[in-house]
Amino acid sequence: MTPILYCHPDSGFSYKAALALNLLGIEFEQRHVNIRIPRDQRSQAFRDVAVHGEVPVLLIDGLTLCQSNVILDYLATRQDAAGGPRRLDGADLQQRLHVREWLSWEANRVSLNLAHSRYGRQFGNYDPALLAWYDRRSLADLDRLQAQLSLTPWLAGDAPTIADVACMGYLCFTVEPWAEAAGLAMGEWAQRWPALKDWYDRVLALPGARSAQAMFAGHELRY
Ligand SMILES: N[C@@H](CCC(=O)N[C@@H](CS)C(=O)NCC(=O)O)C(=O)O
Repeated sequence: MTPILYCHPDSGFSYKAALALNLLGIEFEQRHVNIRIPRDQRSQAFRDVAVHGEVPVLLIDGLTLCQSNVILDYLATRQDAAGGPRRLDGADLQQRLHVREWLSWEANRVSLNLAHSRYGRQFGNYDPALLAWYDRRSLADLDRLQAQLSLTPWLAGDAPTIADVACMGYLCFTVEPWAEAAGLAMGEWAQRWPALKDWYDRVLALPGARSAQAMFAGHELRY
């Protein structure tokens, strides 16, 4: 059965799952959920599988997977079960654990800070002090990514992993509009965080990779 991804075109969490599927060459069906309406008005099919009420949800291999980083973790390990080599995962135990350190870091940093810096400006009505707090944390996150990517080409070493996919989730949506809104001139982010910019371009140049905008184009919100 073709895997089904319940997702939304504005959701960096959805993009993480879709990007990993693309990089692994796994065909899937996108079902776009209208997350701007109350949860109890979304389709019954979505509500039956979305135990936390959120996108993304991935139906694959007879499993129902919620939470973007759990989806990434499963996708990185499923080749093991089929007897093949892991892709998008560390080569050994230590590296695999580094990959999961990055997933935990990302969940509490990029997915929180950049996501709210963007959401607070685009859709929300955030207190300016709160927005400034998210902006400061976002700047620190980009510094952290820049520091790591000055040492290694990918976040967890020499090869791309789900750590890179996770961090790309909100970066792909936000970094340019956010940097501009936060007072950096357009394009300045590339000068301020050059290793990060090179990595960003490398992620999008991976076979199968698509930008968030290209990934989700042309679907109706039907679920
Ligand atoms: N921790 C979750 C976050 C998912 C999330 O916040 N999804 C948002 C869209 S970006 C959502 O579904 N919002 C609609 C709602 O909460 O009703 C993950 O990693 O998947």
